[in-house]
Amino acid sequence: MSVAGYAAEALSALTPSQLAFIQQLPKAELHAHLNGCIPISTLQHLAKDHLYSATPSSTSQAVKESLERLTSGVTLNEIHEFFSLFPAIYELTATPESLAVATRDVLDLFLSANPDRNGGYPQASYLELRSTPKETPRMSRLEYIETVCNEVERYDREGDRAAVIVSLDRRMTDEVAREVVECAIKLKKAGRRVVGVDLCGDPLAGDMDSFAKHFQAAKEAGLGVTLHIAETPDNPVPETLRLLSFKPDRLGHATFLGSEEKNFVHNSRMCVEICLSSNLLCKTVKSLDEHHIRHYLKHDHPVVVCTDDTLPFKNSLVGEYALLMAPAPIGLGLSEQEVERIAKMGMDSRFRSS
Ligand code: 6MZ
Repeated sequence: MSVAGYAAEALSALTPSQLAFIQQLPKAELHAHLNGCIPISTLQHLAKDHLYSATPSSTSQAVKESLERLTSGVTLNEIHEFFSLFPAIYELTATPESLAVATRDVLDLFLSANPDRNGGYPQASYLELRSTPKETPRMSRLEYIETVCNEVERYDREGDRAAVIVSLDRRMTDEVAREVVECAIKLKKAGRRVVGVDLCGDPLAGDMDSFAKHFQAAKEAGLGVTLHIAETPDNPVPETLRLLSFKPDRLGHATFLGSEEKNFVHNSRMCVEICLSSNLLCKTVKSLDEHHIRHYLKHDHPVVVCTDDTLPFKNSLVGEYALLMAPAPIGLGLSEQEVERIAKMGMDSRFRSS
């Protein structure tokens, strides 16, 4: 399979009426990383525009090479290679101006009902966009989140189509994690559009014990909590159990849960964020046949189908739904009724359901 071929292949395997069914279905995108979803044309524009560059000299060769890699399509041998894509992108979103442009274009990608795209329907009816606040020469972490919030609130004035999740990276120091959660709480208290916090980043990095108090503080402030969990076979069981003890509302991936962890997840009804193309392309799941979504569907457990990072994975939310519906082995071969039920579970799992 060529890179990002899964969603594209599934789309082309649908009948016109199946495609129309998916396009008009109300769908929630609850697991999309801002810097992983910037359209390549936006990055190319930002790379050209030195006005936006916080450190113009360093944007040159490394960024160029990284953009070329992303444009031609990344092939990953394993998930750990994935994280090296981001430093070059971060060079380009290091100022409030460039971050605002990137955020706007990502909102547009998911929410615009452009008549030339996706049959005139938006990819998603509702978006929770997540991002990890970075401190740069031009922005504090608080200013980073404010910039993203400003764009989300400007794009969705009614307040019922988009919200922000603030991500903590597993590599963050205790001090930075505390600062980030404090920023998220401060903005929520100020009535800004921050609805939750996330834990993401290289799945084997960091000491999860140190994060407990920060997620506890976020929960007490009324923020939703979602955690990337058991994304690789090397994630140790005690760590997974520790993360589950934070009592998250949703789980990202949850690919390698053992029976004890699965029981806990089933009993607490935590929604599992499923990213089919991402798992296949990062090679954490061999095939759709072996994908853990089957387990959750069989047990009638809440899931939401999401894209993760549309830039490297070259997918779309409609493409991920096509993977549910296309006949096996290209897709899961689910019926309209089953796909509609999955879409509804996603809408019901929003941190903000207005
Ligand atoms: C874990 C991931 C991820 O936050 O800078 N990220 N973390 N697993 C994944 N699955 C493949 N995909 C993306 O967006 C990019 C950052 O999101 C996290 C990584 O930390 C990445 O650097 P933001 O907007």
